[in-house]
Amino acid sequence: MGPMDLRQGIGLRRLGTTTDEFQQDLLSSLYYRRGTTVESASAHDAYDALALTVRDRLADRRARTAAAHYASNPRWVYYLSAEYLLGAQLEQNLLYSGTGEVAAQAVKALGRSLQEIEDLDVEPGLGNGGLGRLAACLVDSMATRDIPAVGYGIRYDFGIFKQSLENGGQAERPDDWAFQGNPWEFPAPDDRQTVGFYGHTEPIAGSQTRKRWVPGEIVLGEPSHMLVPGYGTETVNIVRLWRARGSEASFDLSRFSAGQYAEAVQEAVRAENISKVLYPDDSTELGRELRLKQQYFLCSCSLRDIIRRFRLRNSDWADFAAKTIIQLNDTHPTIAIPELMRLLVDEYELDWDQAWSITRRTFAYTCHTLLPEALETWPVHLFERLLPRHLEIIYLINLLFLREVEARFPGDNDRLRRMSIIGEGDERRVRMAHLAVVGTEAVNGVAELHSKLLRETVLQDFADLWPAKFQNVTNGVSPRRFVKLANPRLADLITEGLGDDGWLNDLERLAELESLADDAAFMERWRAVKRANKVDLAAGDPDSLTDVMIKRFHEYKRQQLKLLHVITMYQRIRQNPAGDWVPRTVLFAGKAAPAYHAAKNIIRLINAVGATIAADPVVSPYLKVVFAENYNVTLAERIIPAADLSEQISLAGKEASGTGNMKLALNGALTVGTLDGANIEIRARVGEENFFLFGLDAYQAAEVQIRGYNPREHYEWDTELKAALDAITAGRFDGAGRELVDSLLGWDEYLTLADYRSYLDAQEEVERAWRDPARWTRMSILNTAHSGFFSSDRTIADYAARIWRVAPVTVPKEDQ
Ligand code: 9GP
Repeated sequence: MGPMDLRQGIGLRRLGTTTDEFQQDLLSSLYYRRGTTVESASAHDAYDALALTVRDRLADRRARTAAAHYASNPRWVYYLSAEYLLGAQLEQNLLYSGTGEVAAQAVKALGRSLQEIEDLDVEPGLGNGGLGRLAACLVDSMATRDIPAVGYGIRYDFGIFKQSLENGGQAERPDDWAFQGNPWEFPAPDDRQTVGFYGHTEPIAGSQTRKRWVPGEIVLGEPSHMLVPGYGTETVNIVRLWRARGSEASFDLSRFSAGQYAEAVQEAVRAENISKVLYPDDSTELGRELRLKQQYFLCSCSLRDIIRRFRLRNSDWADFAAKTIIQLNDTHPTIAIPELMRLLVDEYELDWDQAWSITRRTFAYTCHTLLPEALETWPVHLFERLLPRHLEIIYLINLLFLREVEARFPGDNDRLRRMSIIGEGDERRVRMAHLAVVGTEAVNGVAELHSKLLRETVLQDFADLWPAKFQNVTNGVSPRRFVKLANPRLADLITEGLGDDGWLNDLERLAELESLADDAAFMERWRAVKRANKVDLAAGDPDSLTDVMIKRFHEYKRQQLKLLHVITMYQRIRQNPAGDWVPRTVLFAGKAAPAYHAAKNIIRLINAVGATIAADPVVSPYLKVVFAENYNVTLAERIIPAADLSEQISLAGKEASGTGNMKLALNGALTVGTLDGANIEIRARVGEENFFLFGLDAYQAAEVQIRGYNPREHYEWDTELKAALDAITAGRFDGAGRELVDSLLGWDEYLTLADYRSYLDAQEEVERAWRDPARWTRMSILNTAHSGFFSSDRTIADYAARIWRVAPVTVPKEDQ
């Protein structure tokens, strides 16, 4: 039976495309699947009924996709990621299923507007920041590019915490995102997996390399999946998420009967804790163990599922790597490498060399950081206890690897020590990034500078050994979510300007806007779009310069530098109230890791400065500071279209890429930024004259630090900087920020003070440009016009061609 016959083959009717047909299905979803009537349906019933009706349209495409993929038995891409920030699902799926308009009409039968229903959509916050959102953009683009792919992750019960402000500081609450259920999800209990932990290993008679692992704890992994439709194509891929469950034996009925209720369920609770929260606090031994457990749980379940899928169509292990490429999204899933070795050697009885050859050709690794703390290492003793067999395998991988290094660089013991997968410090630790490089076919950074710095610094020895292994794939973002859905006004204007909406999956076509950058009528409309978006956001005066810094809070990203600029502006305006000031609304949004006190102090200071300014009648007409709570994908989609100025001011050499910078430039915000991460590539494309550059570059920054940096020198000579810091110390902002000043004057790890003056100069250039609306608008149009490269569709095309070597599989339309 061909894929197009799937539904007809079992006598199912075709789902209709008219409003009437859609409405019939909607009412039927409400009645039969929600078990309620129009009269008694709650708003949430309406949401669920609509979601199910839309999902049905995608399920149809999904069935054809699965059949087409099965028939062509391609090389499959498996994306392993601890994080996915998928964003709200309803609006996206309406767009990708082409049902937005009929749905808007059909929901009237429920007595509600589409907007009202969309407002109930809760995004699954299964990620932390850029890394998780990147994963979501990449799975979108894999489907859009017809790449057969599955994204694997964890279905955390609680996503990234909900942030609110309490007394000006960050407060955290749990995010029970699926509290009211998740209609987008398909449970797949038949594909459940069994995962072991702890225990011991036993030799197997007659084998040198095989071992029997007898785990001390068994946990079940229950999968469910969400549909990932491509845009403008038939493909619908999936993201499969694992949830941990205790086995039947984990519930102790006899203890329960004896009234020992807590003891009776303790084993099940321990199992379920594995998928309870995203990134459990790892400041305790137990927290660290739980994180490693999560990582192994994700990898073990996913690999068994991958093998199951492979064996549906193939029987020869020699074909495994040709049919499978597993992309490791950062170091979190690196434990998949020894796990695949264990499965192949211990369970499927392949010999070590064949298993290693398969493993190395199956994996590729993306590194997303240069910060040492994000390159994970785990204490050997933790591995020994939790994953004893894996440690043995890692030791053997390391032994054979170090032999290879020794053969290439005889007698270079220092190199062996540096490159070893086991770090020999006070505490012996497993270096996951080293394991990830050794066990994969390709390693890539996420922007040109980042990939270069990886080769020159953190992974230099590995790049010496295997230069061809190291590549760059610059990140990208989905233009569907971040222009079409987030900024419909701009999307409509672009479509009008270009004559059609083909740019939505061919983003380089935005370059055609260049010819409109001096067209007075078009410029006027461009400005009107931005203004209307600012009115919607309602963060401040829509005619003020909307200056946004939206990203996780981290000292390397330097929110504190932006804040010093704000304080200086405040002081300047106070000193000269009659000056010709450019009104600004400075908007911050982002979360700080709950245990990261320095970052939380910066949030507190931002709010204290904001309150001081708001209470000052002299300054407040010109300057407003807004802190938007609970930054997530949904909020980003509201802020980005309204931004005039994008703050990308990390210390050069610290931000691997950034993707917020791309989203903002794509939406016509101008960037003030350092030569860091993808800023460099944005500037090269949009043009130096359309980008506000400042600060040290990565090499200068490294040199300053090597020479011995003294932040106090800047404080002493720069009177405005001194005044800003002194105001904080003097308690001008409700006493907040003194610890920040101590750290800035004491060591200033991220060279904030060194870049302060250059940053202020760049901000003056920003204001000069802003005072000339025609100049600003032209720059804004050119930013959008030359951001086409930053589509995640291009990123996926790069991965597919250079790293995965996979070809698209076309899913036939139903009536072909
Ligand atoms: O910090 C990087 C960010 O620069 C990058 O854009 C993103 C996606 O590649 O990954 C972030 N890295 C992490 O969150 C942890 O390595």
